[in-house]
Parts: sequence; structure tokens; C-alpha cells
Amino acid sequence: MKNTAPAIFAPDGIGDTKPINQAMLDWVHEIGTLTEPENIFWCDGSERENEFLIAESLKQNVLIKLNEKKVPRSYLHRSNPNDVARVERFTFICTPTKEEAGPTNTWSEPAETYSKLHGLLKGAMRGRTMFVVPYIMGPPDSPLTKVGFEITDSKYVVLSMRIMTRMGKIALERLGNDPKAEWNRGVHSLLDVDPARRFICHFPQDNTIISVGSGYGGNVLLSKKCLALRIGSYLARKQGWMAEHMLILGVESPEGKKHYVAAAFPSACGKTNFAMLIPPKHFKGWKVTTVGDDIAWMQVRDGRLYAVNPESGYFGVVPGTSYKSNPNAMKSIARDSLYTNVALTDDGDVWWEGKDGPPPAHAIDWRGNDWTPESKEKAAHPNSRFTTPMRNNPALDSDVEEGKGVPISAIIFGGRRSDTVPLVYQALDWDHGVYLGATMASETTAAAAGAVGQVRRDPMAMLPFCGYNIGDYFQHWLDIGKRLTHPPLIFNVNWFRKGAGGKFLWPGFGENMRVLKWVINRCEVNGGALQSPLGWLPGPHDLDLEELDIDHKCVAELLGIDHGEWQKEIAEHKKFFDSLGGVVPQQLLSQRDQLAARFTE
Ligand code: OXD
Ligand code: MN
Repeated sequence: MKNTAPAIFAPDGIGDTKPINQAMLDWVHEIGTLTEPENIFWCDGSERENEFLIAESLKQNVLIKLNEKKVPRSYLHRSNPNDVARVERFTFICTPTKEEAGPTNTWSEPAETYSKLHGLLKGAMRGRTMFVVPYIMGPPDSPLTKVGFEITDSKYVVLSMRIMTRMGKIALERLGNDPKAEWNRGVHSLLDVDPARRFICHFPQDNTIISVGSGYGGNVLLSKKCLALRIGSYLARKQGWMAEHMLILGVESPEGKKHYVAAAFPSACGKTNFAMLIPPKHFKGWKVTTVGDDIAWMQVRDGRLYAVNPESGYFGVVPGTSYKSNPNAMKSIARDSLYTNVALTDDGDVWWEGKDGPPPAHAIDWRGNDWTPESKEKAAHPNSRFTTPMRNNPALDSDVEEGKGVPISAIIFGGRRSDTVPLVYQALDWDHGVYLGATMASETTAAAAGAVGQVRRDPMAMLPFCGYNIGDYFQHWLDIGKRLTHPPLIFNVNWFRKGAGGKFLWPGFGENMRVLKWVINRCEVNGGALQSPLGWLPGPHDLDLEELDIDHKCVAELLGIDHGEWQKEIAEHKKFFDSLGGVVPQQLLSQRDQLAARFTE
């Protein structure tokens, strides 16, 4: 096998912080015996360790140093061109029975899968360094916080995990020496980055993840999609909390009243932009702050839902990010960042489609080839990414480290829909809101391998991330609702509706504040709304559209409900539920009947 990750040799005092937990040491020994690395590097998350790993990554061309004046302490990484996105068809849920994984997951029998993976891992780290990465997910003093260990042969993974998680000693201390402590076992090997040997496998019952053959963040930063969502959702159901694919933001009014909102959108549909929104000038005194941009772990406390962001960094889509679309993201990624698969300019800066200013006259594209504005190929891959610490975000919420989390006033679901779905509407109650989430659909994006732009149902934006049977997941949502005496209000939004000419009707980005204000007003019980078959819809004067250059006809179109389109949509809901083969809870089936009936009233 080609050695895609040659071993490195650390001086004394680096890479030798062994944990004291015997169960943990036994597991590392077991994986070491299987994979036969040249040496083992025990990460402690220190600055010195980071500097050493960066220096070694530069020597091995895993990273390219960017111009220190333009983007301080930042690096470019180019992935193998066959490895640029999550691969859902190579992602497996390995529960004892197929029913436990359910109709939306690709199931694989655990014993057979372990045996196949162990075959692939046998001797896979010969001539390589095996890194042991301890990390925690969640604020240090949260009851929701989990410990994970990732074994990997990729330096890029170690450097990324240091940004995306609270990594190193903090996790060793939290684990302590309790042999029964709960912790996630993650094993990753690049192998030879061959799609034919690429598998991302989850064993929820064993709290174990094995990922081989890829170096793409979503497949290999095992803390993120694998632990925080797939294994996380399984643990959440068992332990009575929620693990969701949601951003969390705070909104403060000029009067100083603050609400927190969680919002689920599928991958690459603007979660990071929404979480970092800057209100337009007209909204003087309003402030939006970011708790998280991708994942929310939520628990019920005193009848309310509280959320924490388990991560400590952002792994965001680069193309389209600019001072116009997301100034806070631009400021965050101006330093301390890893860029993956963007273009490199001749002066050592990074460039991508949609960045402010004119394109460079010449650059090296994401594949390492010469690029000019005349080139047919894109300079940056459509799913090129930044990895940046959340502390760089000028709008970081002051309660991001709060262990009990932030109280959630509203949950927003949203997808990318060119037609049918209005700009915003509010569910009638929790169960109806669960129905909105369960029937969500979105046009596919470049975040996952496969065709782009096709409408697919993506319940709660969790289709690729729910680690167990989706029917049980819907039931879990309904059950959580029963424990909430002050449930968040639930909304659906669609920033992407298009008019007859195929142009977006809504300006999006910062202007989404107008929708957010209506949501907050509804939470405060002072926002006007009209009853509609879909739920509560803002009337023409309920949205604050002052100083927005938008045609009244566009607003009517944005909020319009086309009965013909909705007949088709309801039929699609039925088709989707039917395709799940009888796992959908009765309450949701009757929600659909009630929706259909409201259209005939
Ligand atoms: C992500 C994704 O990277 O959803 O967050 O793919
Ligand atoms: Mn995501």
C-alpha cells in the first residue's frame, strides 16, 4: 500500500502524554497491534505539539503555508480529488438488526463489518505514526459533554480536531481512571485514499466508529457527524436528550430582551451564514450572536429545552463566503485557519468563487493546476472548506461555554426549495412542528457526493446523520414534546423560493433578520399572523420590510400558498412516509390528514 502518511519522530516532551485509564490504554494497544504503526503519538493539545505537527505537515506537503501578512497562522490543504465530500453510500450504521438502523440508513451486520474493517486495517499504519487524539464534545462543565478518542494516521485530522473540539489534556482529565467511564472509540486510517476501500462505519451499541479510506473532514473528523450526530442521536434517545443538525443563535432586541433560536437546514444551505447574521442598518440596536453553526445537543430542564454547541470550531463551506454574504465568517477565517481545496494565489493568499473583489489573474486551483479567469474549471472546489476556531468569531455568544446550555425559544426548519414552500410560517403546536421537520425537503448540494439540485426529503436535516431508525427518531421528538411545559415554537423557512424568471425572490443573508424578528415577535406573543392551511403565516404588514428594496408582488409570491402545488406536496409527504415502510408514528400520519383536511375547509 502506498504510504500516504509517512511517520514523524517527535523530540522528548512532545507526543508522550499517555492517559492513565487502563481501558483506554488497552484499546490503543489493541489497535496498535492490528495496524502496526512505526510509532504512537499521544496528543495533549499543547501549543508546542501543534507547532511541531504543523512543521512536519509542511515538510511532507500535507499543508502549504499561506502568506503570513495576508492570512496569519493559516494553511492550505489539498485533498485527493477523489475525496472532497461526505459519501453517504459508504456510510454505514452497524446495529445488531437492520430494523434498528431503519429504512433511511445503510445497514451492515456488525460482526461481518468489524471483520472486513479489521482486514483493511491489518498493518495499515506500517511506516506511519499513529496519533491518539483525546477530545471532549460540549462545554467542560456540561452534563451533556462526552469524551471521545480518535486514533488516526493523518496529521491533517489531528490539526483539524484541535480546532473543532476541545482537544488534549482536558479530555484525559475528564476521563480519569474509571474503567467503566463512557467514551467514544474512533479509529481512522487514510489507507491509500481509494474510494473502493472507503467505509465510514458506526457501531452505536459499542460507542465505536471506524472510518477508512478518506481524508475529507465530514468522513474523518469523527467528533462531528459520526459522534456528535450519528452516535450522539442514538445515545440521546437512550439517555433522553436530543442531538440535532442545528445552528444555535442568540437574538437581542434594542430593549435588551434576548432569545435563542435553533435552526435545522441541510448541509450547505446557509447554517453558518444564518448563525453569524449581521442585521441590516434598519435594525439598529438588534444583535445576533452565534452559539453554534452546525450541531445542537439539547436537554429538557424545568420544562424548557436548553442547547449547547458540542464543537469549538467551524468547518464551513468556503465558496460564496464574502464580506457581503458573511462578514463575521470572513473575519473568523482571516487567521488561524485551515483551508481545504481552495485556490492559492501567486502572493500566497487564498481565493474562491464568490470572494470579494476581482478574481486573481493567475492562481493554482484546488487540484494544484494553473488557473486563470478564462479557465473552464472552478478555482476552488464547490465543497471547499474552512476550519477555524469559534473564538475568532466577533459575534460569538457570551454563553457559549455555559454548561446547562441556552434556553431555546424557537426551532426553525428550512430547506432549499425553488417553489411551493413560503418564506416563513409557524406550526400550530409541537406535534405539528414535528410534522414540519419530518416532511422537510431540500434540493441537494455539493456537501455530499452525488447529483446536485434534486429535491429529497431530509427530515430535520438529519437524513444522513440519524444513527438509528427514523421512525423511532420521530417518536423521540414527540416524546420530548410531552416533557416540555414551555416548548419552543416551531417554524419553517425557505430563503430559496424563485419567481417565474428563475430568480430568487428573497435577498437572504442579513435580510433574514426580518424573518427572525417575526419569529421573535411570535415568541413574545406580539407578532401578528394569519391562519392558513399550513399554520400561522405573516400577513403583508407583519414582516418588518422597511428600507428593503422589494416589490410587493414578490412579497405576495414569497408568502403565497399555491393549492395545486400543495396537493402535490402532500402527496409527496405520503409517498415519503409510505417509503419508510410503516415506521412513522400514528400522530404524524394524522398530522398529514389534518393538513390535507385544512386545504378543503
Ligand atoms: C457539514 C455537513 O459539513 O453537513 O456540516 O456536511
Ligand atoms: Mn452540517
